[in-house]
Amino acid sequence: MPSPVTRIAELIRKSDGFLVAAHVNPDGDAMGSTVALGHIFTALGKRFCLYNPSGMPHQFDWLPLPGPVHTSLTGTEANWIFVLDCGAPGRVGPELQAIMGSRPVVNIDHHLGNPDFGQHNWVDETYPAVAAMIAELADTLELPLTGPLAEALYLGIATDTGFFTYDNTTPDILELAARLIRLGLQPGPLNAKIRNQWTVNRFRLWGKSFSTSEMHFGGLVALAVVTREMMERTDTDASDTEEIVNFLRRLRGTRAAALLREEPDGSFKFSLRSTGADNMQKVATLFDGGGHRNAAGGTIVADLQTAKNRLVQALGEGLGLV
Ligand SMILES: [Mn+2]
Repeated sequence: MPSPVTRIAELIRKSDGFLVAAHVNPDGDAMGSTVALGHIFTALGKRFCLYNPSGMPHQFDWLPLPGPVHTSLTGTEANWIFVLDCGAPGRVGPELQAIMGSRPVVNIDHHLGNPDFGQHNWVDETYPAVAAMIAELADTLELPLTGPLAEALYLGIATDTGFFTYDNTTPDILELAARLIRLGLQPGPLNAKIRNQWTVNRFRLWGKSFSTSEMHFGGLVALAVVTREMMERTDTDASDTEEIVNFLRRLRGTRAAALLREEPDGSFKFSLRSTGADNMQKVATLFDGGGHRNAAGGTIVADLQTAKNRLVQALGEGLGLV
């Protein structure tokens, strides 16, 4: 039985007309993987469309693209839908999810609990980033990991490993990064492009959010909030809240960090972070969320105080503190 990557490479060689999608509010791995796969299709002379309903976030506008990133499916066509970095089919947004039953789906992902929703599923949570899986696909297709393809791959692997600082920083991912650098990628200027993209509005939002920090269970759990009002007053959006939770994790002695972000409908999105054995995915599942052991999230439909109480209680139970 051929491996999933071999089967997907074979499918790509034999087929044409691909739609490439990843989760809404794309992070570096979602966008890096989407763009990298587009570069692969370009190199192979295939027809393809890149799609993300959130569009290309401004902080990635330096990234060389193989084609436009469509925010609507109008005018796109596809015989195959590639879904990247999505732990559940709904993560692609309602427009694409609605037509996913009518086209074969290739599901390439590294989230725990991915229900294998595609016709082809390559789901392996041992990969730190989907971009590392796309690199393996490029290797299988005998394409060199150079130029814009390498930059897109690096964007995914660097951001999903926290620039090679998280627990998922494996020898394999470091060796992949080393290979990209040996093949000509310049990590200094590229890291600067990836990281130095903040607006002063974002700084101001972070200041407001940091000032809401609460410590629970004697400092073992840290929690902060972003409200709609904060985002309106600083002229920022949801993408500016990414990573706030990672900084809460820096508080000394904290085992779990949580951020609650108010959505336009008044519900709260939560993001959880931990290190080591403390399982955030299990806590997120209590609210129908998901993710990885050390990084997970979901939604709570409640007012702020209720959402806080429920999340803190669940974290306390998850960490064995209550
Ligand atoms: Mn990812």
